[in-house]
Amino acid sequence: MKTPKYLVPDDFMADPSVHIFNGRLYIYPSHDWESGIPENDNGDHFNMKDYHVFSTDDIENGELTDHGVVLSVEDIPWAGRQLWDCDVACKNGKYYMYFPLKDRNDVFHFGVAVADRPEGPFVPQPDPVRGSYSIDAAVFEENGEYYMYFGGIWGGQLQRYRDNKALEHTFIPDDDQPSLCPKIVRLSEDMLQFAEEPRDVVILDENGEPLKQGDTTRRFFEASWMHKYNGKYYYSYSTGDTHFLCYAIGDNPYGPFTYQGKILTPVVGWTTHHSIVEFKGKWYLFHHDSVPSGGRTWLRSLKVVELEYDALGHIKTIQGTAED
Ligand code: FUB
Repeated sequence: MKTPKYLVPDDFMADPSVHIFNGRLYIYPSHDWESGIPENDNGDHFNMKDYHVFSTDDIENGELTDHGVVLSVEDIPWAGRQLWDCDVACKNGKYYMYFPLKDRNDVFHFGVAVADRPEGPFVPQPDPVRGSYSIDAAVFEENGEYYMYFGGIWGGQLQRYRDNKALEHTFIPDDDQPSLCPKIVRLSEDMLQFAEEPRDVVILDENGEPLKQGDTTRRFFEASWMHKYNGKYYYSYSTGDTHFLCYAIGDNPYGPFTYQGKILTPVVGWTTHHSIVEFKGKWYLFHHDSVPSGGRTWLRSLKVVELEYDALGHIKTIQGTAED
């Protein structure tokens, strides 16, 4: 599949988290809709209220099965608003969905919802994960341990925290200072809490120095993902206001990671978000853009395209849909 393909032409879906469970490919997207909330830097226009799950045995030529609504805002006891990018992990035959949601004070936390099958339905826990904040969960399993990457600035509220504590005033470093970092945390045995304090995911430049806040086409903004290729750990993310998907490579899940390059150049729409997965011997980049909605950035459409590496393990850059 060398040409990108839209996956759900009849609805607006974004932020795809993709996993292979029991040999089948499952997509866990955000569900965009026209809620009428005006666009602003706080992301209020991303006013999503439920999740669908999609699956297929054949991403190249097959149909996607839509498993329908698997979790809604009204089912979550602590809900305020805005169900943003979720992810799902499997442990001992149970499926755990990690979702960011604003509470009634408009503060993002993560909730966990549990299912017996990968396609749900997912039943939410009564309270958010203790000590959780910000957005964009991506869960990675290794040797029976589960790690969650998370964080996003601006509307994602990461700038409201330092050392995992809420600040009185938001903090974004000066341009010549190390950039705000995404976070990684190991999950508890029961998958319902953090097992440790979240730590910084440090992204280094070619000189071994942390990327600076002013390095806007390379520094982290939101949309973490982790995959492993040839024994190396590939941490990927969005640069947000400069609209690139980038990646960095490390030797273990915690990093540090060294910046490598761009995965996807900007797409139509403000946000760019992705997951990378191997299925039936090929690698794929799942992502979204706002071409079908005519550029309405809060109405995004799911896409997939094959992802390729060169002989040195570098990801070949894919061209997005935005004009230069
Ligand atoms: O979908 C809402 C937000 O937009 C996500 O959490 C971000 O990653 C961006 O895609």
